Amino acid sequence: MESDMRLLVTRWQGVIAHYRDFLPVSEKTPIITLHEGNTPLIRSRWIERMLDERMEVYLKFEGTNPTGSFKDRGMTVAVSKALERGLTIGICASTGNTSASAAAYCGVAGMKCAIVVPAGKIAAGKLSQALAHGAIICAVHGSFDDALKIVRELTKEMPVALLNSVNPERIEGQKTCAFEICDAIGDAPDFHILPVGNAGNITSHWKGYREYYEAKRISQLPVMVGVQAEGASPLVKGEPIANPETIATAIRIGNPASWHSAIRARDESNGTIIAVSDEAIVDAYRILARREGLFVEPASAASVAGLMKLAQEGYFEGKFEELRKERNIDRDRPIVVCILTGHGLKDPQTALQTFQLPEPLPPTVNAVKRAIEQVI
Ligand code: AN7
Repeated sequence: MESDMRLLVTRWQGVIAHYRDFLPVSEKTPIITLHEGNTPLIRSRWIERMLDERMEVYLKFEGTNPTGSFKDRGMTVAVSKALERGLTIGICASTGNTSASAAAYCGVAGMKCAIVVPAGKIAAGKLSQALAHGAIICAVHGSFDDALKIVRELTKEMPVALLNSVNPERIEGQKTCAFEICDAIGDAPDFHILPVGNAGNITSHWKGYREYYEAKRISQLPVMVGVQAEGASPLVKGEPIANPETIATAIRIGNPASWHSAIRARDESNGTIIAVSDEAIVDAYRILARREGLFVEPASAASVAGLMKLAQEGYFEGKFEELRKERNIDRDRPIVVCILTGHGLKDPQTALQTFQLPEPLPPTVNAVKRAIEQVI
């Protein structure tokens, strides 16, 4: 019994150990891992009901990764490779999650980590992580896009490891999310929906599906659906946005680095990239927390906001009919996966503002009773 338990505890050793054959590592690579990945794929009940059971909806909750977002998948590969090359400093620009993840993994590797972030625009949870993990924090008066420009210049002048998703090793690691979805479902879903900021993740997930398809692990490729916030939707508008604005600070990005590969993922998969309003993001944020028990950060709720919007427009029916004919699918409902990229605890301030904390009460039974009776 005891040894069985030990086996259970130690079986999952992170995405490199599990998907080694698909990743650019060798025996010489020192593996820096926090046992990231293996995140839950949860069947949604309430959202399916809201959509009149017209589709099967699964939520991939990436908030259970060690630093609370999907970034850990890419960071384990990028930092391991940086260490293999003998680099001692990692650097990244970030809207928050990349910096939290980079700081943690660099710490484990014994490397220094410098993060360049837009001042005043990073959610409290993410900034506290970077601080706690000992990153050198350079907050600049500017946007994420300014920060990324600075970091790219710096990497030309200093022997540092660039840990943004413009580093292809980040993309390699992040594609394991697509692998896990296929392994869980037994094939690729019909539709794969995710939020898009700097566009690294849509690039990596599409790459993951294509590689699994080529390896004959899956029989079909999904239709990729990217979701941006209306105030930060350069890929939808078709041009960079100088002053992006949205409640979803993680995707407050005006000029995505992986622009072309995001468009390629969209077009090759016959998919779409859409924009949703901040109100729609907050609605999805509330439903996920209240009904699915999943507290995600606002950027992550964008994928469900996108699902709701497209469902309302009848997008899935038409598209799925095409797929059924093309692929001889005998299921009558599409399988949809929404990626929930980061944990709600990352951004407690937005939660407190959105859901409004009530005033404290006198310490009496009656006062508490009255407060409860008011809402039932
Ligand atoms: C929760 O941390 O860009 O399209 O610097 O934190 O691959 O950029 C974060 C992005 C979605 C968008 N959801 O992914 C950063 C950063 C969450 C995020 C995205 C981010 P990409």
